[in-house]
Amino acid sequence: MPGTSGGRRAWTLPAAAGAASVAFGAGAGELAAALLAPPSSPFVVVGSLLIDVAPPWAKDAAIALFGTADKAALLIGIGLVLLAVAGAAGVLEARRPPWGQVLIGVVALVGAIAASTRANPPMLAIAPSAVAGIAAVVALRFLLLRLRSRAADAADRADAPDAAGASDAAGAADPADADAAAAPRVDRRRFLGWAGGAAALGALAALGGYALQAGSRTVAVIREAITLPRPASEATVASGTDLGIEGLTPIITPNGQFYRIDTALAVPAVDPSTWSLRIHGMVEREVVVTWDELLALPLEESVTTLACVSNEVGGGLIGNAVWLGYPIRELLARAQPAADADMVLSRSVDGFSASTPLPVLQDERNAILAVGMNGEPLPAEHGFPVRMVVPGLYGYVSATKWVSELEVTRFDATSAYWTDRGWSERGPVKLSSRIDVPRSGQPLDAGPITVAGVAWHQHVGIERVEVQVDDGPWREATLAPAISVDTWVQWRFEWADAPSGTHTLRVRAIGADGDVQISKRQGVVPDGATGLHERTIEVR
Ligand SMILES: Nc1nc2c(c(=O)[nH]1)N[C@H]1C(S)=C(S)[C@@H](COP(=O)(O)O)O[C@H]1N2
Ligand SMILES: [Mo]
Repeated sequence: MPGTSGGRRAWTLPAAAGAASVAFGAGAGELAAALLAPPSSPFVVVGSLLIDVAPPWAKDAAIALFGTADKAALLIGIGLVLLAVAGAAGVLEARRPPWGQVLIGVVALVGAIAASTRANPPMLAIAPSAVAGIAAVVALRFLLLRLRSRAADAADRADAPDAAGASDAAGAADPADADAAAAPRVDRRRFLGWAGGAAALGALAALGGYALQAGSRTVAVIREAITLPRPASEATVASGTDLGIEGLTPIITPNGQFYRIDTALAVPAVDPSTWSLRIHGMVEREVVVTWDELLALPLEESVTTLACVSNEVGGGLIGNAVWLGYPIRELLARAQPAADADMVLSRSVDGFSASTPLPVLQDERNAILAVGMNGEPLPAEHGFPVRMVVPGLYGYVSATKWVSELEVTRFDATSAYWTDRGWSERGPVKLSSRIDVPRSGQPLDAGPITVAGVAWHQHVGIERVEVQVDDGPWREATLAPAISVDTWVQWRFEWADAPSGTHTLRVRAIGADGDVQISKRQGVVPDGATGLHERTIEVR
């Protein structure tokens, strides 16, 4: 019969199972964060949430107690609380399954909520906490099973003469009973081996995650320390270009709101001091430019709208920024492309490539090697330290981020990343327009209603925007002044007397070249969507 030590063991081993399982899960969560959603490490997001919700006196007390180690103290504190909860989950699961698993689920849910309520959460923000929770539950069930089968084995051996009956009884026994009755005979050492192994695997996974992110952490520090040179020529954005209508996308898209599209699972970490761009292929002479050399050149500011070929009609995969960079045409002039070359294949450090027609990089437009975006170094996810920006072409054939190489070549000699996957080898941006306000579902009263949005035809310009209400005539909207032909332009239309009921608003743009926006609906493959954006609204 279990004595005092057996009674203690009845909960120490399940508690150890709980702690080891949660250590295993937490490690898996950290590794998942490094791979899938770097800013969403469960520990960091829960810590950040606590910092945000902690009352000022608690913060002051923490700083008074721990000084500059207050953040380390917080993380250690979270770890200790987690360990205590984990032990409780183990005991709970052994006695009252599945409540231990439920407790772990609740902890994972706290992580997921913390991750998704951070500013600019990444798409997979909740994934690390989900992975952590699932891994911990699987490990807990596995370890408790070990505990039970050890107990059963022990019971078996003890009752050898009636082996069959004993194993039946052990198999059917309530796990709590089996645990309590057989605890003294449990092979402690073997069980602790399994538990220790699980905890060690967790630690290894966490270390792996940390190592994976070490590069990007270093680069983030380097980026913070950079002061970009003053532009040799500045861009001006006249205030009238933004109509200042609530709900209308701002004329300049803040970096944090700029869409991000790329094939990079983990954002490439490129140290500018080791970065260089090599221009080679069908050229008179190879040119290599380093970061320091690039920054020493006269850099120009330009405003260019960047659009993704995957942008659906009315979609948000488009943004407008003030870029700081150096004209690619100047660097190509140094390299002297061969007369029969017609394409530049740009490559990034992560293997992505884009095919840009050579003449587009040689004409007078602002096709640049960009180092700055809206007054700061390129954010890591937008190509730090250097990317291409080319007015008039979709990103997939021009806007290579983390760019490292320009190969001067021919369209009939080679092809780019997305061309090999069924997209067109050339991708001029299609003339298009979008309604931003009123938003769908926005409560509207009969009477005057402001309709507003953006229109773009990069490197051509917008001549006119027209709005159609239901099946009425097309009526001209008012255009804000454009920054240039390379940027989108805002438009507004005052609908003087909207009657109550359900209405459809439709928009179309006319380019400076007289082209009218194509109304025939076409999907994004292979070279960009066509069709008119329309929005159904309810007027009361
Ligand atoms: N290295 C690299 N550069 C890339 C891509 C990529 O997958 N890898 N995607 C391109 C595509 S399809 C677009 S639309 C733009 C998007 O740039 P953004 O993420 O800065 O908005 O980057 C382009 N540059
Ligand atoms: Mo794209």
